[in-house]
Amino acid sequence: MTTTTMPSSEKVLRTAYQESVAAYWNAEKDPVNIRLGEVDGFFHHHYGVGDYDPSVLEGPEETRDQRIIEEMHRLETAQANLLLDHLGPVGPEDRVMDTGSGRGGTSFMANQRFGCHVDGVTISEQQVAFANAQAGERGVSDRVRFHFRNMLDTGFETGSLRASWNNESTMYVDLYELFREHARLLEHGGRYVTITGCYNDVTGGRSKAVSRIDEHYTCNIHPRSAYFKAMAANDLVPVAVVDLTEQTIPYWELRAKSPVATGIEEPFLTAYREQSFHYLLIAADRV
Ligand code: GPP
Ligand code: MG
Repeated sequence: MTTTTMPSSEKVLRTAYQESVAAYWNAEKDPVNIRLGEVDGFFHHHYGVGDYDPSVLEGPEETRDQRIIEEMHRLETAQANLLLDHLGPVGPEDRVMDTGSGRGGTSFMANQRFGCHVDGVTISEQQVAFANAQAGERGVSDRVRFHFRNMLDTGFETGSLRASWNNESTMYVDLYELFREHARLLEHGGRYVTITGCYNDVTGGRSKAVSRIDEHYTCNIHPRSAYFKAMAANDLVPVAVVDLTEQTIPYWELRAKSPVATGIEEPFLTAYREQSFHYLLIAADRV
């Protein structure tokens, strides 16, 4: 089966905006991601869920920073496991895709859990190189591969995927274009999952706190409603919607007290507490 044909447009980065997003991620070496990844070799680019153990903030000072980092990493890994829990049955012969794959954390976890083939796509060549080197070190290069591709035009074969996901990467793209590509890639009955931050249509437009998050990451957070409209327009029928807002607040509280805080913690906490923003999981079937 051919799964590595070039995208229909040879140019991966099509706009000045996409070039600026790629430049951000090519340069990114933030301790909040590197030090957490070094805990066990799974490097995540997403946030965490679940309660933290408050004892990590106490006890011997010499080990406190590392204990906080390990606890944050545990919550981020729990987030990725929650996403994988919603992929439905995936077998070793199935193919799945991680669009916006970062340094590969969720992709390696999927391969470890299901034994399946995983293709990750990202517009950051640094992330592709990092994640492929990791695949080599793990001895899974024959099953887990990362590609310098645009998630809106991946070039992979139509109907070739059992499942696909975006783990906190939808806020960089137009949702109609994104879901059109996922719907093209998925087989009939295939499963799409996203975990995302979205703003609340009920409280109104983009709040100041949400705007600060957009500014920090050079992204464009969508309203909650946009997800369902764009899925409905692309044969993706939601089967589960989980509001994870309450479950992610402890992660941000711990992160605010951690040695690797980046300054974006208060806008997240404000946005979640004032309910102008939700942390949502959406799982949908391709029909
Ligand atoms: C975090 O990645 C995710 C994004 C940049 C997308 C924005 C997400 C929203 C829910 C709005 P990261 O792990 O690289 O971020 P950080 O460096 O802050 O930990
Ligand atoms: Mg991070």
